Amino acid sequence: MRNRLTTIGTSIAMILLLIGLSFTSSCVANPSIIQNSYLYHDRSVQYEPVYDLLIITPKIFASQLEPLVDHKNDIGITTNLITLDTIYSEISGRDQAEQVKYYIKYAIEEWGIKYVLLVGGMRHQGPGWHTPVRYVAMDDGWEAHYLSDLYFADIYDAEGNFSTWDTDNDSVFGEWPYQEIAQDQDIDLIPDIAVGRLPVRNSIEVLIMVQKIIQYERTTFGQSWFNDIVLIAGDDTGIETLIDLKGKNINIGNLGSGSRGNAIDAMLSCGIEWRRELSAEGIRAADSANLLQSGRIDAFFYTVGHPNESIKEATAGKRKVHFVPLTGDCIDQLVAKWLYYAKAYIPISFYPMARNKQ
Ligand SMILES: [Ca+2]
Ligand SMILES: [Ca+2]
Ligand SMILES: [Ca+2]
Repeated sequence: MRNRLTTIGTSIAMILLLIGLSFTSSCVANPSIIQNSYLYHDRSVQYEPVYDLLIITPKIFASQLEPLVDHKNDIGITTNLITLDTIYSEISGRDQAEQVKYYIKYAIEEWGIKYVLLVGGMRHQGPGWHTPVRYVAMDDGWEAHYLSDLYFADIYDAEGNFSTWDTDNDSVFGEWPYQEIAQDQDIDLIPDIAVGRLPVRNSIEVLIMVQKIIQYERTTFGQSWFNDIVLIAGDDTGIETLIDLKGKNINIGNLGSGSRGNAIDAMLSCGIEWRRELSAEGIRAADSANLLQSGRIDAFFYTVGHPNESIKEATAGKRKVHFVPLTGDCIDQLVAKWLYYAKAYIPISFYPMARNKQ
């Protein structure tokens, strides 16, 4: 799920928004969407952050979650675990799901939380859910209602008011009958916080998921097989930095690909008007080796795990090539702006034929 933008030397990486919530279910808020939220544009809101992450769980899973809380605190994500019975006793609402939502609002405003982890799916035995869910009554003619954890992330409407998703107060939420106008209005659908859910049915599943998350964050993340973006250029092109791409013929990857998206992010962050200032090819990144070797392109971007065969091929041909470091203030800004990019290094030993020595 994590995807990294990288270069030998330095680079950037894409990290799943919900740090370590690798089992997020229906709602993973996209950071670019969160930037449109009420919270984001209301710069007058200044919190003294007390917690980064709020974990909401039924009491029966609390002890299995303790190692996760400790781990998160260890790695610098301050975490608070709250059980549902506490929420139900402290906060009112029209039903339990709304109590949870009001608690999330409280935690945003009092503690400055950035992430919420809901723990609990359907009960293993017996009806219902361990942790509340919200069914949304948006009828598209096929399905009359469906589950949406976006309900727990879209805390505020566009005016900054608590968004009930039930403005006509009939306890039917997100109500939009088929071929009619919506009965519940003013739902901006823009998440104000990142929410994930571990849809666990029992304690054993909690244990397994907690172990997996900790292992992933302690040992797996950052290994070289993660996707890192690289920029590879012919030695004869004079391309030594991102800025040198101007006026050159660059394969940025096919439409809709991750490589292309990452390449465009990097170029835009560094002030390169790629549509105007260079000649961009839209060919699959994996097919770039031949294009580079035959001289049809000067350089290409590729987001992929390493070592990678087509990058080996691109670096091992007659035309001598090198990795262009994705570094500089503009890349630092990109990494600072988006949670899902991080810097990474690729061992040059993967590609001994490239010009780079480190
Ligand atoms: Ca309603
Ligand atoms: Ca109604
Ligand atoms: Ca919202």
